Formats: sequence, C-alpha cells, structure tokens
Amino acid sequence: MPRLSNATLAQLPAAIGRPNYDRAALTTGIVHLGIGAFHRAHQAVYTDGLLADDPRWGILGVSLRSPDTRDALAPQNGLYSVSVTDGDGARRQVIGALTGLMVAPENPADLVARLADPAVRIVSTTVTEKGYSHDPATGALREDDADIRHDLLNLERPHTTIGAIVSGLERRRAAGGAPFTVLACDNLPDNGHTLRGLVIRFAELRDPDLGKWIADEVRFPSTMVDRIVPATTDADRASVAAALGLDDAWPVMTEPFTQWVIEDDFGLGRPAWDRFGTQFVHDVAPYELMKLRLLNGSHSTLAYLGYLMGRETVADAMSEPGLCRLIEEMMRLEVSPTLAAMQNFDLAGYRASLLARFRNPALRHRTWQIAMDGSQKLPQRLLGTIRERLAQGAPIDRLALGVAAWMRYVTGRDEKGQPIDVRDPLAARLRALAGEAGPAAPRLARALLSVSEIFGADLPNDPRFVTPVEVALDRLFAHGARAAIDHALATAATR
Ligand code: CS2
Repeated sequence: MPRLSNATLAQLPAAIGRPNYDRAALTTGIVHLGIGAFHRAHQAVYTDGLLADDPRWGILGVSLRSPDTRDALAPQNGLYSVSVTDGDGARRQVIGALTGLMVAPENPADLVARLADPAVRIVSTTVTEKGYSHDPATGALREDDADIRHDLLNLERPHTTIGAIVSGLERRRAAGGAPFTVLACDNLPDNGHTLRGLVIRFAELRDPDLGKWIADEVRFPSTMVDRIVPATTDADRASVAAALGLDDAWPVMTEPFTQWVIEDDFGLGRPAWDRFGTQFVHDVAPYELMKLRLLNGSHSTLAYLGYLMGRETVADAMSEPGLCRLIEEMMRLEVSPTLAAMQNFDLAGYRASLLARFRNPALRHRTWQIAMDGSQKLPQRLLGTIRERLAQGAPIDRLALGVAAWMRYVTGRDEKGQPIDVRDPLAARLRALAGEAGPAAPRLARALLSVSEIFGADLPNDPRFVTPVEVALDRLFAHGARAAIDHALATAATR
C-alpha cells in the first residue's frame, strides 16, 4: 500500500479531512518539545485549523530522546492522521501542521539554532512530569541531576528541556532579540509558573543577569490540557490503513472530548486558538487542579487497582462494578470538596462526563501505560488532595486505597505472583526498598513513605494518612484488590 505523504494526499477518500491550506506556504512559528501522541492529537489539531488564515504558525516537532516519531513521520512529510472514536465508527483527519521533525540528541546545537530563530514566537512542551528535572514533592530544580549539571556547563548542546529553553533564550538575548513565550502543556499544577521557576533557577546558576532578564521579559502562561490519547497499537495502524487507503506509520487515536484552557499572556502574539474552542482565562490554576485531581487522580487509581485485578484497559477496569463505584465516590465525596474555586462550575456534570469518557470502549488505554511514572504523578494527582482533606479534618479512605494500590504495584509482582514491568524513574530504588521490607504491609508502607521526593516530610509523620494506607495495603496483600475495594465501599465514610 502507498504511504501517506504530500504526493499521495490527493488519493485520500473524500470523507477523510485534510489540510485546507498550502503546506508549502507554512513557516515555523512554534517549536514543540516532546512530539508525542498527545501533542499530535491536541495542540497540533487546534493549530491545523487556523493555518489557512495564518500560515506563520507551523510547528517544528522535537523529540528529546527517541528518533521513533521522526523516523515514522519524516518519510510522510510530517503528515499523520488523527482518528476520533467512541465506539460508533471513527472520524479521521490528516494533520499537516508539522513543518519539520527533529531529534534533539542527534544535533542539540541545531535545536538551539532553531530556538534562536526570531520567527519562532512560542516554544511549547509536552515532556511529561519527569521532563521538568524537578523534585515532584517540592517543585525544586534537581541541581545535582547529571543532565542538569551537564547543561549548566555545556549549554550550547543541551540534554534537558530546561537547558534547551534557557539556551534558546540566551541566544535570543545575545542577539538583542525578543524572547519567545514558553507554553507548558504538561499535567502539572500551575505548569507555566512551575516551569518559569525552574528555568529562572537554572539561568541564575548559569548567569544571574540572564536569570533576571528571563524573569523580567519572558512569559510563561499556564495551561490545562485534556484529551485522552492512548499509545497507538498495530491494530490501530491496520484499521487506519484500511480507512485511508494509505499506510500511516504513526497514526494517533483519541476520543471526541478535547479541552484547552490557557492564560492569555503571550509576548509575541499567539494563534487564534480560541476560534477552535480553546478557553482563554485569567487564572488557569483552578481548572488545572480540577483536572489533575478528578481526571488524573481517578486515572491513576483505576490504573493501579485495575492492573492488580487483571484488567488491561481503563474501559475494562470500569466494567468492575466495585471499582467504578469507588471512583465515583472518591471524586464526589473526597476530591470535589477540595476544589473550592470551582464550586460555581458544574462539577457533577464534569464528573459524569469523566465516567463516560473512562468507559469509552473504543479506546484501548492500557492501565499499565497510566501506571507508569507513578513517583512523578502521585504528588499532584492524589497527595495534594489528601493534604487538603487532612487539613480540613476530613476522611481519605478511598484516596488512601489508591496510594496503597500504587505501593502494591511497585513491588513488581502481581496478585498471581507474575512480574510487573514497573516503569518509573525511581523504579530501581522502589523495588529495592520493597525487596528489603518484604510483603508485611506496615514495613513496606513505611519503607516507601520514606521516599521524600514523593511524600515530602509531612505525610509520613501523619498517622491520619499512614494508618489508612497501611490498613488498605494489608488488605490488598491478604485478600486482593477486589476484596479491598469491597471493604472500602462498605466502610468508608460518606462525608
Ligand atoms: C493519563 C493522562 O497517562 C496518564 O497518566 O492519566 O495521560 C491522561 O490521559 C490525560 O491527562 C488526559 O488529558
């Protein structure tokens, strides 16, 4: 079968959407760091819609690690398809917004040169939580990280996201030009402000004047991004090829829902993303908190408990009546009361739409995929909510079961004794701690709670947190996830 590319675009069946603009006229106004499936189903789709009116916002997609995306898409002239599906067939569209693809480690100096180009007005990121080189519990830059140390000394060839951004800004400043706006699009609380703090800290370590210039001149709007985009499978590739009549080496599959909330604070202008449903607001923080705690907190809980129950996908996990009820109760009774700033928003409607999205049978979103990088995710998905509940003197039984399920999961053995492929930057340390502690719940809980990058200094010393986690973990070992859920449903407080 022929491959999707500029040359074959005209062969697409009429029902497949495609660029309504002249791709040859595009210029690069955005450099995106972290060109994974999420960006390609989210920001790139919003941007694609407006390129007919404003061709200056083409996107250079950068991978900070693997060449896979570039290798898949470069032979397709950067074209790829997005399939939107919720079970009743799929709506498909070919996106042409990528003006190029780059693999940073192959030529880091080239990346810096592209960032220095005055035509680039926005540098956006989806580099995942661990891409921020920070301590997830405190938000501080990990100054002893080997790659950060490398970048401080060799800024013209950066390894890290923070190093690349500062390197590009340093060059812009040296040339007397205006800085680009940095647009963080990762699932972190106050992502723009968090990234700003890390960039300024790094810049100060390198050159205090540069740090001051960045603090004064560079904008870092925060955003809330939302669209569920599971990893693409070979079965997806086959169904996409059948529908397109062309091979697409890396299509992306997603759901109908999409949301983007952004602070309108751009130094050199921005695309008219609002024409395509993006909300521009003064303060994103309450939206981001709502999304992280309700959606991502539920996702992680579903992932750990669902995986332990042998459920492969989120939709499979949602077909467990007990787990589904636990998630509904956790969101309504334990999480929603912490979202004080959103009390005028239709939180009940938002929760109902999340449950429906999690049930989408067409998305094969693996529990194992969401379970990845728990050490980086837990703080903002579950632990922040727990801290606030404790401060209010409120119970946390369901949230504690989610934390205990993570502990059970990172031991690396499932309920049948089979190995679990735990992917996490701290995986080796977590496994070693679990190995030393053994499966006795209180010892294991204590050992894992000592990882201060995750739990901070406060939670491990608060019996109102430690006790319910230990009890839930004990039940997970003794009776398994299904029984632990049933017990929580029967006994958890209903306030
Ligand atoms: C998921 C998110 O993989 C994960 O950890 O919770 O990627 C989730 O699908 C997105 O945040 C949805 O917007």
